[in-house]
Amino acid sequence: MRGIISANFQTATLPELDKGLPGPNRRAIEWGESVKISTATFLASSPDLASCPESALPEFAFIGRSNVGKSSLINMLARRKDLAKVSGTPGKTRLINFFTINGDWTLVDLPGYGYAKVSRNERGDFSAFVAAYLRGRANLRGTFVLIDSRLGPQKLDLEFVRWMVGCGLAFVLVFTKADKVAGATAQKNIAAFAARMREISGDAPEVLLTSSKLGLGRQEILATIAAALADWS
Ligand SMILES: Nc1nc2c(ncn2[C@@H]2O[C@H](COP(=O)(O)OP(=O)(O)O)[C@@H](O)[C@H]2O)c(=O)[nH]1
Ligand SMILES: [Mg+2]
Repeated sequence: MRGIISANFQTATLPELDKGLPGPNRRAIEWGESVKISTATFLASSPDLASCPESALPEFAFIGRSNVGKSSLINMLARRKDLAKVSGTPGKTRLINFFTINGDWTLVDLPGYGYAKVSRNERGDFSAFVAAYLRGRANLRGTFVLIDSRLGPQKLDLEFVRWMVGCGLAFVLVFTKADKVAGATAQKNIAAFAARMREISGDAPEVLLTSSKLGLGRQEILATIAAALADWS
């Protein structure tokens, strides 16, 4: 999946961000405006790959550590408060949740990885379950790996992206909770993660900065999805 490299890592609201954007980001926003989400409906919750709904619709998945903001991001994209369940208790979402957008494509809220209070055995099951989905879902057209912008590179996230790269699975890195961190700190954390990514894959990752609270990054994610939909239609 082709994504958009975001050069503006400052914490800003979308209108502010829109002013000072370099060319590629401005294009991303223009494309994004052509992808409107008019309907978003819950489709299914699945405990394993075998029970995932059979669907030929293009699918876009969100993955990351528990509490990183996957469900909040899906709600922000859909502009719906309670489409995906946002939990104050990390590790609660143990199912793959599917949401149909415009009757035409699907957003997927994957279970979080690496929640410390989940037993080792259970965590292994989650990983296997998520791994089976990411490797085996035929209609998966894009994966967004969410990383907390407040933190420097974390072992669990690096292990996960290393696994993705090893499997040959493409993804866009989405840094979350930009409203909770100084712009310079987010920028430093993103640069540090990007440097580790270059070691892992030999390539610069596609990176977006988001805040579900502010709506930051919404158009860029929708533009990334639009580009993937255009590629495959
Ligand atoms: N301030 C702020 N809080 C967020 C943001 N995204 C998520 N959160 C909060 O982080 C917690 C975990 O979010 P959730 O979406 O359930 O994470 P998930 O476990 O990855 O699905 C919740 O308390 C959210 O309200 C954000 O962009 N800004
Ligand atoms: Mg969740």
